[in-house]
Amino acid sequence: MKNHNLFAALRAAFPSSLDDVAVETDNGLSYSWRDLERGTAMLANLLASLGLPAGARVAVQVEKSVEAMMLYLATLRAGYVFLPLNTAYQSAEIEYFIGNAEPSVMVCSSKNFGWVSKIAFKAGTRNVFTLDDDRTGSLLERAAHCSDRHEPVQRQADDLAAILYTSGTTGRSKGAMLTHGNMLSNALVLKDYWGWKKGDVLIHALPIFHVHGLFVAIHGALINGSKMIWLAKFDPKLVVRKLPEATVFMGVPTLYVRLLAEAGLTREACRNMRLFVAGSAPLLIETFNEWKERTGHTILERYGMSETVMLTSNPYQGAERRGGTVGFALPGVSLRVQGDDGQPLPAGEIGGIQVKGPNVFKGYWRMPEKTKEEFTADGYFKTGDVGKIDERGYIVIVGRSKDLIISGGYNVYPAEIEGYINDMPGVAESALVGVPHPDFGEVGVAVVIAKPGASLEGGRIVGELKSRLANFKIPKQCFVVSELPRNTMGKVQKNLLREQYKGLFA
Ligand code: MLC
Ligand code: AMP
Repeated sequence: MKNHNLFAALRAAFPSSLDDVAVETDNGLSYSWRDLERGTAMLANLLASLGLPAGARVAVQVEKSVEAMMLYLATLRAGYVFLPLNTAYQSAEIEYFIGNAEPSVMVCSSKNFGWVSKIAFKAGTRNVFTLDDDRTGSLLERAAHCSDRHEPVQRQADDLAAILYTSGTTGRSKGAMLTHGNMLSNALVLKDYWGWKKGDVLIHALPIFHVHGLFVAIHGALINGSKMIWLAKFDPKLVVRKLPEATVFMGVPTLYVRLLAEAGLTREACRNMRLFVAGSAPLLIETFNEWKERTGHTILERYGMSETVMLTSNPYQGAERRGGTVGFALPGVSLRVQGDDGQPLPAGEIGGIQVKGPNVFKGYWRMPEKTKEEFTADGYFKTGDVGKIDERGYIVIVGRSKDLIISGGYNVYPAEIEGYINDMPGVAESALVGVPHPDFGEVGVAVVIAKPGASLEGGRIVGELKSRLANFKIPKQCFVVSELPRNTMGKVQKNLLREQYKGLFA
C-alpha cells in the first residue's frame, strides 16, 4: 500500500549524497541530510515511545531552530498532528489553544516551562518537554536515547498532518485541519510551477509557525532536495549578505520593504538569485516597482491561506508577473468570484473569492457547524477575500469581507482585541480598524468610548493589552472619543474610522 505520509515524500527527495549540507545556520552550524534523517528518526521514536493515542496533537511554542523544524518533520514521520504556536502568544492565548486542541504533547521554551506546563497539565496534557534555540532542552535529552532508525508511519492522504489556528471574526480561534494530501499536493504543484531546480538554495528568514515559513518555504526546499540558509530571525543586513549564496527568497511584504532600505541591496548582490516570492499580505505596487528597479528581479506574488496553503501564483515563466495581482489559480485549484446572490461573476466584477482543490483543508477542528458555513453547497471554500479576475485572467484581491487586519504578515482579528478592551473597567465600547503603515503595511488603531463618568486614557488601555496579548496584536495607537460613527441600523461604520485615521502613519 502506498504511504501518503508527507514526510515519506520529503525524505524521498533528499539527495543521494546524504553528507551534503542541507541546512546552514546564521550561527555557523551546518546540518547534513543525514543529520535531518537521523534527528527526525530519533524524535519520531521518542514520540512513538510515549504511547500516544492515534491522531494525537503535538503542540509547539518554541523559538526558531533547525531542531524545531526537525520536530515538525518528526511529528509527520511518527503519524501525529503538528500544532505550531506563535512565540508571541501569552498565557490566555496559549490556554485557549491547549484547551481547544487537547494536545498529548506540549513542547515549549525552557523560559516558559513554568506557566506553560501548568496550563498544559491542567488541560490533561501528560507530556511537556522543553526545546531551546541552542540545541538544549528535555526534548533533545530524551531523544538522544532513541534509535536513529525509523520507518515513516503509514498515512492516508486524508489523514491529519497539522492544525493551524486562525482567529475567528467572531469568537475564538478556529483550528484549520490540514491533511498530508493537502500539503503534499501543494508542495508538488509549487515545485513545478516555480521551477525549482538542482542547485537551488533558499534563504529561510520567516517564522516557522505559519503556512509561509513552515510549509511553503520548508516543503519547497526539502521536496527539491535544496539547501536552506537558515536565519533565526529576519535581519535585512544578513539577508543582503547571504543573497550571493542563494537562488530563492520568500517573504511577506514587510521583509521586502525593509530590504529596500538597505544600501547593499543591488543587482550585484542578487546576481545568483532566481526567484523572489512575496505573499501573506498585499504587496504594494511601489514596492514591486522599486524592487525591479533596484535588483533587476520581478517579485513573484502569490496568494494563500492557512486553510488552503497556496491558491494562486503569478507565473514563473511564459507570461508576465503583474504587480498588484496574485496571478492565476494554481494547477488543480478551481477559483471563482461570486456575487452576493451566490452567482458566479464575469471577469472584471468584484465579489467573494471561492476555491476548491486538493489543497483545501478538511474543516475546522471540532467545529462542524462553522465548517459547514464556510463551504458552499457545491463544495467551494469561501475565503473571505474579495477580488476580481482582470481582463487578462489575473486575479486581483481588492479587500476582505472578513473583519481582519494583516499587519506585517500576521493576522489580527478586531473582534478579539475589541473584546479585551470592552472588558476593561470604564469602557462602554470600542472599535479596532486597520490603517496604512509604511513598514507593516497595515496596523491596528483602537477607538474607544468611555462609560458615563469614567475617565480613560489611550496609553493605559494599550499598556493593559500588552500585558495580555501577543505583541503584534497591540494597537499602535488608541484614541478615546465621545462617539463612534454609525449607520442607520446603529452599526459602527469602520470604513469612516479607517478614512479618518488613514494618514496617522503616512
Ligand atoms: C513585530 N511587531 C509588529 C509585528 N511584528 N507589529 C505589528 N505587526 C507585526 N507583524 C512589533 C512588536 O510588537 C514590537 O513592538 C516591535 O514590532 C518589534 O518587535 P520584533 O519582534 O523585534 O519585530 P521584528 O522582528 O522586526 O518583526 C517584524 C517581522 C515579523 C516583519 C519580521 O512580524 C514577521 O516575521 N512577520 C512575518 C509573519 C509571517 O510569517 N506571516 C506568514 C503568515 S502565513 P513593541 O511596541 O513591543 O516594540 C499566511 C498565508 C500565506 O498568511 O499566504 O502565506
Ligand atoms: P492566514 O489566515 O494567516 O493564513 O492569512 C490568509 C489571508 O492572508 C488571506 O485570506 C488573504 O486575506 C491574505 N493574503 C495572503 N496572501 C495575500 C496576497 N498575496 N495579497 C493579499 N492578501 C493576501
